[in-house]
Amino acid sequence: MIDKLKNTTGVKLTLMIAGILWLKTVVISLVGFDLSIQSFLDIVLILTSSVGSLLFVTGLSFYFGKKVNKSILFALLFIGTGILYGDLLYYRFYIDFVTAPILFQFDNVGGLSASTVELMSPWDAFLFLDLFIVGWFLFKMKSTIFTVKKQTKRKYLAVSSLLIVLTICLGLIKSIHLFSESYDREQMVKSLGPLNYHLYDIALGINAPLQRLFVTESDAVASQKYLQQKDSERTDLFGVAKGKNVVLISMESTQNFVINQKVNGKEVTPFLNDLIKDSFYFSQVYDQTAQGKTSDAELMIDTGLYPLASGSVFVRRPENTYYSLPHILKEHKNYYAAAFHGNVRTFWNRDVMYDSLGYDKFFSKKDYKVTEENSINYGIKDIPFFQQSVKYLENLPEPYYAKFLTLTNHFPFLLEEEDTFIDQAETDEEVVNRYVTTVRYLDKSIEKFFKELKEEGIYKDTVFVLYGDHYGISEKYEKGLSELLGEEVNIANQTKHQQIPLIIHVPGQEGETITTQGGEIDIRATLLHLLGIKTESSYSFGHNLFTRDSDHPVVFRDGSFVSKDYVYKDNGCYDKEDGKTVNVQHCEPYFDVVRQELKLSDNIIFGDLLRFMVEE
Ligand code: GP9
Ligand code: MN
Repeated sequence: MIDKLKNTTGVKLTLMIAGILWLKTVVISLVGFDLSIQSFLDIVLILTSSVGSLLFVTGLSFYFGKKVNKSILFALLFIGTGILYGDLLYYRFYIDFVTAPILFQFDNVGGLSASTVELMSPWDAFLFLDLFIVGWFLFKMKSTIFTVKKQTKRKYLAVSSLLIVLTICLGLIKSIHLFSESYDREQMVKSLGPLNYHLYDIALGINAPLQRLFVTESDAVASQKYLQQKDSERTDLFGVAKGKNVVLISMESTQNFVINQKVNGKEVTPFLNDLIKDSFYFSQVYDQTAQGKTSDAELMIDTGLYPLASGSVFVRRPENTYYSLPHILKEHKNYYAAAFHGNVRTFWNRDVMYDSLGYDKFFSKKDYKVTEENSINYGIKDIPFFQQSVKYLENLPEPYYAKFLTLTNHFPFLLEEEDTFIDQAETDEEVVNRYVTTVRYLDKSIEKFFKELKEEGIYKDTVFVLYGDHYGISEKYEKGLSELLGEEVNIANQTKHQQIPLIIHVPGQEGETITTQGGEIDIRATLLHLLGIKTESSYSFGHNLFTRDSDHPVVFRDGSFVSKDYVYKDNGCYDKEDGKTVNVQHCEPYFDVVRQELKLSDNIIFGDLLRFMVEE
């Protein structure tokens, strides 16, 4: 009788810990994460998905000695709670889930550290209260009563394993592509629960480096076939910028809504607003970056490949073979390629990746005179950055491709009084209010840069490509943005806010606004068209924006996309104009191509497939 009691006490205690963790998981999933609930099955999944694995993990405490190990149980509760809380804080900032690779590049993840306290809420304390109670309770109990019979242990683990299998089946019923679409993290977390999601994500991270070893040339041929299917229609603009130098400017965190936007009666980007009148201005180009932020935008522009779903390609695959813009330009017209950036050269692993991308020279922080007065936030301010760059630019061998990465307009958008050319906005969101001033500063820095290039006689032989690298106002501050723009928060507007400006300025060429829909991945093909370089065999997923089919979806890294009339996001289909939910059938015709493009691009990157296709 006493033995039986001991046996059940140990099991009950283990069940209790699993139960507490389950409750926390469910509460965080339902309240902390803004998971989109599309069907009753979603709720069932959220409630059940963690049960099996929580039982399994807590059951491991049976195997440390003869008795249930109190300290192991407490450690599991502590670690489980810590992971969930980490997830919650990360989600509050990024509206996304932590991935294993991002943990290795935390130095490059701007923003979170400075504002971690801001992300916390007093309510969070409830998540930790039980630790004290359970800790005290466990401490008081005598270990001798925790013995669990072998048979019971086996049953416990068998039941939990069965439940894990059932959960996975349920997840697969929800979506048969659950695992092949693991980039859709919301779907993963919804279907597997946050803790299982982490385990799967770690497994993916371990598997990724092995992929290179198991691919062969025939895998490369399959990708090649797909990439060469694209049309190569020519327009009258083919070659209008032939032989010109290329100056590419990455406008940090610049979203398209700032173009022609007034705040307190003043233009936020007066220079850009003027420039677009004499430029090709692409007004419907979407940010397609993921966790690699600026580096993801660079990747798309230089290689025409999609970023990875987790982590930055610059950090994860810097030694691959790439067929990048510097390589193409060198091959066709013997261009010299240089990158200019005021931050340290190791940020985003640029020092290594730029070699693979074919840059001849990288002017980084060490090449600039950086003082406390001329720096803010991540480093040298954009005005002195451009000013100091001109002398380097003048001395480059021509023709050249020069890439400039600006820095000042970066979260949390800090600016000194002397650099403030417009008053802050007046919304309830400080971040949005400040953003306007740093964008205005960026605009001024580009204006000065152009002026100087004109004075130095560099301007007229150059084609300029200016693009916003990614959002500045994340979803977390979306309300402030809607307040600024006087719009309601809905999917249609959120989608619009994902647009970044793309301006291609060819001196002497008449301006035109192009409303063709596209993404950052299309910038390269568009530029090559103007430079008169054929793009058929350039191994890229991009399309020339002058001829792009608007109904070819603009694919985002989480599997969402925008087609001509619809938006697919968080597993829901919406009308692009009014943001209203529509039957998912409208989005279904695009699913295959989206899945295929992401998969092929991942294969190329993880398998380093271009080494088979490109002659080095
Ligand atoms: C820093 C720059 C900005 O070098 O790339 O970082 P990000 O926008 O990627 O956070
Ligand atoms: Mn950036």
